[in-house]
Amino acid sequence: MAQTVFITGSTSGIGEASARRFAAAGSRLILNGRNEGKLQSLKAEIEVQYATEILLLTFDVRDRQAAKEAIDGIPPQWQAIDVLVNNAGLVLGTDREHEGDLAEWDIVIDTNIKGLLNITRLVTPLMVKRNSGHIINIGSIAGDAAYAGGSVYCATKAAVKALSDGLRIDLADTPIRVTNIKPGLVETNFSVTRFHGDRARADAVYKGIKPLTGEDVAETIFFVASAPEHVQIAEILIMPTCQASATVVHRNIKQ
Ligand code: NDP
Ligand code: 8X3
Repeated sequence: MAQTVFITGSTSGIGEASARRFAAAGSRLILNGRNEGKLQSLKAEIEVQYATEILLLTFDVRDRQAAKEAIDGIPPQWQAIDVLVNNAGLVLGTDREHEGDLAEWDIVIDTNIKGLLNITRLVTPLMVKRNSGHIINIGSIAGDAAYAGGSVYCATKAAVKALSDGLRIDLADTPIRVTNIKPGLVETNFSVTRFHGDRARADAVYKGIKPLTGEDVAETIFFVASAPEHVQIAEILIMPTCQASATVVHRNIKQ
């Protein structure tokens, strides 16, 4: 698969694993993130390991102006973007809806919904112009059902489902595909961020279970991107085997 793949939030977890997975298949990468140092070292590492080239776009997906300048400035030879992985996202805290921190919720909503829209709005027209492309949004099992202390995050991921479905409808008269990947528990930096850097609390989320890894989800993203052009995988719900729903998880913990 020799394609150009644009991944947001590629400095950690699912985004970073996806960068490596597509590079291993010979794709060239446009990698977005906020941490210039991490992006530079990822680029150096991947370019040594795989026969590929990488363009870095350092900006916060919430910053509409920075996103526009970066994407408008993509050199012509990189503008034929085949796959967009809208991955950048986060959750902060586990507050109940009537008690939560409005400033934190602004960050979560602005990143997971408006940030994703910012990138979709800038990249999809390039695909429409070429009559080719695939937008892969990273939703979540959290978008299917709310859980305690997660309502705002769950709402953002329900929005990702609606935005994916709507975009698929709007692009139905084109060959452009839209996929919503909905992972369950994946052990990345996600819970460390949720618990404001408290690693012990983050580790407890995955205690007694074998969670998905970023690589597991990356493999699924790669799979949907590799389907024949007439095959549009609209959604995938992927969970670790110990998980049955957003709230039912079997743990092997000795008392
Ligand atoms: P990580 O925290 O490991 O990675 C998140 C990535 O998104 C980081 O590179 C982070 O960069 C980046 N990011 C966050 N905010 C922004 C922003 N405003 N602009 C640009 N980049 C940003 O978590 P995951 O890999 O697990 O998360 C990736 C996606 O998967 C998210 O959308 C998440 O909601 C979703 N997801 C995760 C699940 C899980 O259990 N882990 C399950 C279901 C879905 P930085 O380091 O700068 O913050
Ligand atoms: C992340 C999965 O269940 O921790 O989207 O919210 S969950």
